[in-house]
Amino acid sequence: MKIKHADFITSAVRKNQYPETGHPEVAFVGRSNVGKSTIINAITNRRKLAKVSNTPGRTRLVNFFLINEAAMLVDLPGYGYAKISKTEKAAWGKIIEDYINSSPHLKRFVLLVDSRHKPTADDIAMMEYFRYFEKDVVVIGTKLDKLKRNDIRKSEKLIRETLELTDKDQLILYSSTSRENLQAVIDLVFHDILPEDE
Ligand SMILES: Nc1nc2c(ncn2[C@@H]2O[C@H](COP(=O)(O)OP(=O)(O)OP(=O)(O)O)[C@@H](O)[C@H]2O)c(=O)[nH]1
Ligand SMILES: [Mg+2]
Repeated sequence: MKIKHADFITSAVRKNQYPETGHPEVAFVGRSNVGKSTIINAITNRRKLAKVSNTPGRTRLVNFFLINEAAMLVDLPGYGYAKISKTEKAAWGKIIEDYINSSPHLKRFVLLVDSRHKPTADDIAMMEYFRYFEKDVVVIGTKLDKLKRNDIRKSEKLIRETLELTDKDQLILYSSTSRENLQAVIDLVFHDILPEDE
């Protein structure tokens, strides 16, 4: 599977602003700073398509990117960012929730967790939501380059246990920095969404 084209389409906060392309959508969710925007740049092989920052809370809108003129990648604001007011947090949560609950073309979620840490209470809540509503989800452990080789198995086990993943639930540890497992991520996420390469 190859991602040949990528274009930024639009940013939205409300449902009536979501683009109506009819293409299947894949949404990237996870806590702030986990690497959602960065993985979108890696997948599309474009360094500055999605905005990345060291400051958590960089993405504040729902951003839509069209790939291969056939599917939409959706970059969501991250959750769990502590340094914002309650009011702002609620508004933010609503932006994420509205999109998750209302986009008719949403085919798959990619839940990103930091492979160096135990998934947070928010990550667990997110996974429980997906399970309850029988959503299609793949889990990616990010920042694999920061993990010692010896700790990879342990990290996988901790993520699987904490999120209560079953054998059927897919998990890949991955790095946007080294690009380790990038192709595996692309194949897993898009195999049944994008047409095979001709
Ligand atoms: N070492 C390493 N750093 C990464 C990796 N992926 C992302 N980062 C860094 O993590 C920071 C946050 O990345 P973003 O992609 O902006 O995170 P985000 O999930 O979009 O964050 P919000 O927009 O706040 O929700 C940036 O400094 C990235 O360079 C990775 O695989 N390895
Ligand atoms: Mg972001």
